[in-house]
Amino acid sequence: MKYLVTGGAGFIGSNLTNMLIRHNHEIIVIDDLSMGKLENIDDLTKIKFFKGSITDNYLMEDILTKYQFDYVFHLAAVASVADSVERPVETHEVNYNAVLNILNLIREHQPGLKRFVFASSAAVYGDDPELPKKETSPIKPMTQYAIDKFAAERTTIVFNDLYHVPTSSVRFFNVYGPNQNPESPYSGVISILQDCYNRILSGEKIYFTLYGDGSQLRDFIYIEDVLQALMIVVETVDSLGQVFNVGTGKEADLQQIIEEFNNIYGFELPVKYQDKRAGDIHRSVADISNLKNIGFCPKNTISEGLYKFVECYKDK
Ligand code: NAD
Ligand code: UD2
Repeated sequence: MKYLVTGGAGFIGSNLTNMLIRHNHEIIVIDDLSMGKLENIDDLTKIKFFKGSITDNYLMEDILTKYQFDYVFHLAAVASVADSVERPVETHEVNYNAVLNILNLIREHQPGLKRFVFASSAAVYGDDPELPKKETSPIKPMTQYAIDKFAAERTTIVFNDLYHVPTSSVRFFNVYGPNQNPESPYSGVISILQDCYNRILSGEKIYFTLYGDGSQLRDFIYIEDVLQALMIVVETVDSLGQVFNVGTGKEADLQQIIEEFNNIYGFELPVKYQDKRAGDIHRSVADISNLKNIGFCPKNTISEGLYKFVECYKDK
């Protein structure tokens, strides 16, 4: 099978690419390396890598006319909400305009495509109090990031319905696992936490900044379970033209995450409390009934996922 993975050097993209490499698929990755790293990819000799931007229409046309793909996973994006708040115009170029252009190129040049999967986000729900979030829950985007994710999702579905481009969208909740760049201030809290523990272990005198009181709840999903969800979505006919929450359906608060990490590492993390971040959502958890109906079953509890995550770091 031939796969195109946009954003394939990033966190979720590299884990997906590495899994596809292990299954001996033909893989083409495009990434501008703004957040991703080539080191995230296990074996560069097994893929074809294009360093460039998905906003480069000539490059995208070149790739989408030269190769015929079975599957396209569209993961490239300005992936941080806070970054999108700083750069709304650039975010829109990458997170919406490029998606429309790619879908249009696919419509013209990829007659044999089996599925295009768009990576959307739980951010589309905003802070609406309805919990757990169902795919039909109110949409209340609070940032350009969320607006573009929702708009691109709708465009993805419209291309399925109007032009018969086979598409699906997934709304990721809080994904964690190896290859998430902890150096960015916008990185996911679990990778920031793990980085803190490792730096303390190597002698640095640092502390973790906890915004709020640690009671904020999230649906944290381990990357392995996300990969399971992605493969089920692309292989199921019933998922055509649909949007799916990708989470575990379970929530954990930050105090619990820190306690789990303290147990794994065997020491207590120094924590400095600061005011909660502006716009921070208190609770976010997914209703995953729709994903379960097509065969999804998350395998990792938060304790198992965190343990595996720490073990992966030791192996690197
Ligand atoms: P990431 O930043 O690690 O990966 C995104 C990749 O896209 C990076 O490698 C980056 O270099 C690349 N990229 C950015 N702009 C590009 C451009 N113009 N052209 C080509 N490549 C570009 O983020 P991630 O966590 O792996 O997220 C993957 C996708 O999932 C994104 O679309 C993100 O919005 C979405 N998502 C992630 C989460 C999460 O918890 N990680 C939650 C919700 C949604
Ligand atoms: C996540 C996604 C975002 C979007 C959103 C959907 C990441 C990085 N962000 O935002 O893209 O999809 O979900 O709702 O995956 N925190 C600290 N200290 C830190 C960092 C974070 O206390 O150093 C707190 C933060 O204030 C928040 C919680 O940890 O209350 C989770 O933060 P996050 O940035 O990992 O994820 P979130 O849910 O804000």
